[in-house]
Amino acid sequence: TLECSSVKSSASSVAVTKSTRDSLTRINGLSQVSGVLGCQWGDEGKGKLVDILAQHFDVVARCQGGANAGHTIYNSEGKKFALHLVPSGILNEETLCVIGNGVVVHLPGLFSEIDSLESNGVSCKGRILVSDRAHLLFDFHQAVDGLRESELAKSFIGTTKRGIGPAYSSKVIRNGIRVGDLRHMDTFPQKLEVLLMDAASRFKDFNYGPEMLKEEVEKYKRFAERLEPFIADTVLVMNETISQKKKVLVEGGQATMLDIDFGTYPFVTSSSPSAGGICTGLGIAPRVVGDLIGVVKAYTTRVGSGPFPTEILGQGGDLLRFAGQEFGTTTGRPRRCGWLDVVALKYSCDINGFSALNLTKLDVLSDLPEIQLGVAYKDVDGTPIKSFPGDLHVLERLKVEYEVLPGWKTDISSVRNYSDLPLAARRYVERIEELTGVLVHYIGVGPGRDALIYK
Ligand code: 2SA
Ligand code: GDP
Ligand code: MG
Repeated sequence: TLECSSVKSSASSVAVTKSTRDSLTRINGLSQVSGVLGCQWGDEGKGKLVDILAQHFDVVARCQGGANAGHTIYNSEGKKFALHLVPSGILNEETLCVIGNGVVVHLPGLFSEIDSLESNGVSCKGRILVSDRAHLLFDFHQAVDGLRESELAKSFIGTTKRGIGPAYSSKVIRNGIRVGDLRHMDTFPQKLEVLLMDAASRFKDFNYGPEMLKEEVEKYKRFAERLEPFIADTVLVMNETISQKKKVLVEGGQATMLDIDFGTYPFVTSSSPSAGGICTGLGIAPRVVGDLIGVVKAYTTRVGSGPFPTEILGQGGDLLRFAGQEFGTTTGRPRRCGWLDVVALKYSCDINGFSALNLTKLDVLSDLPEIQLGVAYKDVDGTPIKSFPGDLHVLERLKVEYEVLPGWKTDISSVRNYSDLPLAARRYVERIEELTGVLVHYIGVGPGRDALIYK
């Protein structure tokens, strides 16, 4: 095992109660390189856990996605921050934040996020590195995202319209422009024109003229200057950090069920939010990646179109949406709500090999007289379906079998010790552990930094 040189243990001066002992084990016990990934369709509360753990890690790195992500975190004074490209380690002054090669970077968005953090007293100077290998996401990618969605009409994906699919398309078709290309502004205009020409030839509603190209080039000349101090060979930085035995936390965006390979294709994002994305998106070896924590909401939400077997339509869904304040952090869209889907969760556990789970938003279920858990799928003819199916047709018509558990009907938002949770809440947690075979080590009972039970 790798030894860590910089485990910060500020809690050592605190009287060692059971809950501080549990928190020390759950934080300091994590491997040198650990990750926090979403188990469902996103918005499980990954940002909150990353922000809490960041105090004990030297580097927090994003490996995939872009400004489609919306990670909401609160500082110790309860001030709210919604992050999109900047990793959720930024509120912890000693943490270095890395935007890895697998991320697609919209520079206007990144700079406005940095400006907003700075104006709220969060210093970003020297604390953010952007990979020279990361691909740039331009405004035209966002326009194309919107045009593609309109073209799909009723079968639209429900993207965030942040240009994610089009930017990854440019990357994969091999005419993308990378952050490092900003160091060669002489060839930049010609590369950008190829991209714009491509878009214009594909979409009749997309036009550009020489003026637009010129303006965009001028804008990017200014961006190139401003970005220079942030640009780094992050593959080298990550590997040096690891060999110096410093601690690295990887922050996933979106989630496994939105993965380009494992999600409900085509209703997915265009990156790999599951475990594999860590190595390809940062340039670190699978061997060095240790603990992966799967973040799972105590119920399920999904924003955008696509299959959602345990969705609760109508009033029941509205109740959860308002109780959990389920509205997109990036777009403000209402999130679809439903029961926890254990079939999808087990599939996610298989793909990622989680060492533990963080069950979040358990407090949101407190008013319910009973809670359902989707535990199995059956095809229309009654045949059991063994695992989360890849076939959209099967997904759309399958029937979910539920287990009904009693609710606890008590406010749990100020509980900090697992043993102080009502029996019914503990039974719910333990049933999830039994069904998945993965232990729940962290339980969220509110949005704030302190609202976490270490189990
Ligand atoms: P895209 O924009 O191409 O990645 O969209 C493709 C699908 O991926 C979903 N997606 C997300 N789902 C949940 N949360 C995300 N981030 C924001 C948030 C979303 C928001 O934190 O709330 O504000 O609407 C996110 N990003 C992408 C998307 O809904 C599509 O289903
Ligand atoms: P992420 O994309 O996974 O980081 O999640 P988001 O930030 O998009 O959405 C999660 C929302 O739930 C945010 O508004 C969080 O502040 C909030 N949240 C996180 N954990 C908890 C929790 O345990 N209880 C409650 N009530 N809210 C939480
Ligand atoms: Mg989110």
